[in-house]
Amino acid sequence: MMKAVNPKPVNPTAVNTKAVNTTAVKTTAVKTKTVEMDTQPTGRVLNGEAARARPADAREKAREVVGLLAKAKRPLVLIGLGIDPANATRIRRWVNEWDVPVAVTPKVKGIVDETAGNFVGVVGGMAADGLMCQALEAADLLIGFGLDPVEIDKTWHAELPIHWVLEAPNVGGIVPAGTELVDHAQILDALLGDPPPSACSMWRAAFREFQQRRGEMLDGRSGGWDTMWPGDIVHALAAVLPPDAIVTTDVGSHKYLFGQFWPSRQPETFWMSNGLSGMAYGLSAAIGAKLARPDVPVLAAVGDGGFSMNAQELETAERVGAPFVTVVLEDCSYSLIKLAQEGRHLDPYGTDFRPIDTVKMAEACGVDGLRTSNPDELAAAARRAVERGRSLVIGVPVSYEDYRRLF
Ligand SMILES: Cc1ncc(C[n+]2csc(CCOP(=O)(O)OP(=O)(O)O)c2C)c(N)n1
Ligand SMILES: [Mg+2]
Repeated sequence: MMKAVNPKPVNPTAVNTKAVNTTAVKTTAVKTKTVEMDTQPTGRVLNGEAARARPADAREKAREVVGLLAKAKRPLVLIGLGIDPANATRIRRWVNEWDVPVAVTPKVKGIVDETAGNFVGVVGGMAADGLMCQALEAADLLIGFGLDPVEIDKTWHAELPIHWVLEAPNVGGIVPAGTELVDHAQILDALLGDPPPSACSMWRAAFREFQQRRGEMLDGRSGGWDTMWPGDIVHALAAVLPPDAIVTTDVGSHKYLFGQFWPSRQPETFWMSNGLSGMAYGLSAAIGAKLARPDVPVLAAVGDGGFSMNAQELETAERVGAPFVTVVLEDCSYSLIKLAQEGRHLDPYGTDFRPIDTVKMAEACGVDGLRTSNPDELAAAARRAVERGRSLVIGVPVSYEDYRRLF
């Protein structure tokens, strides 16, 4: 007998307004073109009808998924913010035990271990997005597990055939046409009760090239003078922060960098605002993260533009007892906007500013600061601050031009 599944509300902490990406830097292919996100994707069922979406029997749905996977040579599971973090253990067990290649959207970074061998990358508009779109097109089966287009600044989610496994309507009440809602815990339990299809030993190899190219993108040398290669910032900090550390980002090029390349290892450890929403989220989010989880280290990775908007909140952090490490990527510009202007062959307009002394701004709020372009010094300083449970602001000079090689 069919078991009724009540459409659950989407995780309220994850609900966001649609990304309005008018500044995308990337060049795009037909299936991956950037859209103004208030354009309604095709083939969607809107509110009201979503509420009437037929609930699926989890076992039946699991059999369907197994049947598709059994025939697939290059399956890719795409996890989005429509998954409840309470199901992290189940989904981790499933993708690991079956060795299914997996990609995530930025807001669920950490739902699976991004250092695992089956992790392909972050889809939805971060750095290396062209490469990620190629990986999507190379797949012969895409399973959208809680995937929600609200995070995606392109059109592939409407153009590529995706097998949707949703337990609740997407943000905005959207359910892709013909999709039944299914309880994620139940379907994952049903899947875990089955042995993996025999073809699973081949799956990972199908994405090795993309994984390798993604990894190589992060290795490089800065083209600027006395600036740190952005990839080295990620490498240095990832080496010293524990897996449960919470990372927040602001909005700008640095967010694309961390959104793609920060190796999140545990659920709910990566906090970013959606799309290109308000700058200056990173510091405030870090204060909130530290107050909510005083037991774990917190890192705010922000740009010099955003930092200058609300650096005074460092005083708040000190006052309320919320110490965290801030790394400020100093490129003396609103670099993402500058790159977007260049991408449209416009002369830079209003995007450069003079160096702002990050260290003095930190000190003015009673927080220690230092500036370095040496990755070892960056790592050692971050480790020391975490060990001491003290706030620290580290300014790292970067060259905005380096981002071109990452986007
Ligand atoms: C309050 C606000 N103003 C403007 C924007 C548009 N915007 C998006 S990214 C960005 C540049 C951010 O500069 P910075 O913080 O230095 O980061 P970078 O891109 O240089 O890494 C701007 C101006 C925004 N998102 N929010
Ligand atoms: Mg900047």
